[in-house]
Amino acid sequence: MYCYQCQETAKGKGCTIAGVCGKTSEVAELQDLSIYLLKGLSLINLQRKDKNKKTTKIDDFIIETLFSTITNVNFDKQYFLDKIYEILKMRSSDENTSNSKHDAVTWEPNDEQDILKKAKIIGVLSEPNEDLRSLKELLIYGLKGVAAYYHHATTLGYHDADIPLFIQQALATTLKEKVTADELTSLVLDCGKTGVQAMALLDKANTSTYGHPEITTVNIGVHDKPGILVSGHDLKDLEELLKQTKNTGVDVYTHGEMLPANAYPQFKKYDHFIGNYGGSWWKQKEEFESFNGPILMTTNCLVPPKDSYKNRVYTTSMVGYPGLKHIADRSNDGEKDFSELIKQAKQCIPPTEIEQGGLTIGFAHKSALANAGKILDLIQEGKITQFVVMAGCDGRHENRDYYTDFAQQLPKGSVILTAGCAKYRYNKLGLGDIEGIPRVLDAGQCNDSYSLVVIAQKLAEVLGVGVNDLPIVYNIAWYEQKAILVLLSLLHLGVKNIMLGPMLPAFVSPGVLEVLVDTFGIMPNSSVDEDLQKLIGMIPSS
Ligand code: SF4
Ligand code: SF3
Repeated sequence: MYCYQCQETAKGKGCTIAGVCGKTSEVAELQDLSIYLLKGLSLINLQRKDKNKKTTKIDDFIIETLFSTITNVNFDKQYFLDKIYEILKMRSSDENTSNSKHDAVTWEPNDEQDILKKAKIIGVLSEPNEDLRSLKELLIYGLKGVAAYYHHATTLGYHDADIPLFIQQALATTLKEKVTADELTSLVLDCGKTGVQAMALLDKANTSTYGHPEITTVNIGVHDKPGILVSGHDLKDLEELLKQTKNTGVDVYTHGEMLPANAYPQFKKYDHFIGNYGGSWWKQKEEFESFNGPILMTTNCLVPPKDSYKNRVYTTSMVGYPGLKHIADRSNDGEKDFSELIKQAKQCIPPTEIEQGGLTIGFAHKSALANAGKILDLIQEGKITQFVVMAGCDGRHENRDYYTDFAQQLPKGSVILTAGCAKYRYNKLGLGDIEGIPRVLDAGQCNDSYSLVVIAQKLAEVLGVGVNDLPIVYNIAWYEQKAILVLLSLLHLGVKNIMLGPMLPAFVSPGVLEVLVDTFGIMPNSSVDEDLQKLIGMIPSS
């Protein structure tokens, strides 16, 4: 195996024996083979699109499979074997004849051993040129992010045919024999554009279905009934669970990236929706233990579970882990059936309290812009001196304390704009407010980084300046591939001088880094003192 798609990759280079995330080498290789075959399937499907044939089934399948290969989504060998068999079946159907002779289109295994053998040789290192490999992987990781956000939007009934089309064109291009670095670079930038499109679509899907997030103080303590904990990013799963748990005597809490759900009006109407339990994904080994009740993982990030609570963890959709119970997908227009979790919850004791108090969230674009007048006054009076975008992911590495220290040492006039699970490094520090405007404005999940862009664009418009002339600096934390997409989206929007940490991606080659630095001013983070100086010194005087 050779996997270097996330920030925690072994020795900052690549996982070669097993994943630091817990993925086995077999699963990593089967994920590589799934992606390889998806590229071939994309070639076939694009030809079908050219002939105006219906492609929805294959489009959805490609999206789902890409999503399942994101870090901490699926650890199950059988899941990927099944995906591979499904691809083979799809492309061998009479309708899917292709004139391509590429191995990714024509290769056929005799048995499972053949599959496992093939999976070992088509991985990332099969591209010998370091810069091409880097660009291809950067593109594929960005596409995985697009797939995840688009999948959430389609679950709520929102589609945009251009998004699966771009994904498949990009996947197919990586198979071209003489693909150039320029071609790949332009696709990487277009991936950022498609990322903005996907995030905008998801924002529309979420806000049209569940209302616009409202500024809300979320309870972080516990009540005295047994509960179900929901983690990941899928709001539809939460909605159905809230409906099915109503009047059952079972409470519902959010964990990790589900925290922002507490700000949506459609969820706030449920009395048994108690609040948020715990912190970000990597704390789940302790927090799932002390929660005492069933846990539903709707997307990443799943950490290999401990035996002590394994029988209480349920996966659904693309999430999978050998031995965990899986909640089946919706059939037609039906709902998922969460009765097994509810039954188990009734036999569990209530969650053990680990903290008390509240967290203020819900500063997505609508509520943030409702406060725009006040914010602009505070800027003009010099009371708000700058905004610092600290969006992205959290992770387990000790050096992530950097983000806590950075937030704490920011000048008192600075306001943090955040989205994604990176916020757990500083959202409970009590950083206070500036005349009623909290110093941490939480826009929501990682996909709600879109909200931050809307806010920035609106501020630029009102102040009559360009997006890079605003008193906004960027210190982004990454861990998995959705954060890579968020980064590409910011680049597409013309944002320059983004600081990225806690370290640069291992898959960015020196040649590609040079382009990122020269064209966009991307810079790695270093020490808190140095970075404060660099970023705050960079703010244009108004
Ligand atoms: Fe390693 Fe990250 Fe890949 Fe897991 S996802 S195998 S930790 S690089
Ligand atoms: Fe977090 Fe996994 Fe990336 Fe959605 S839940 S931001 S790490």
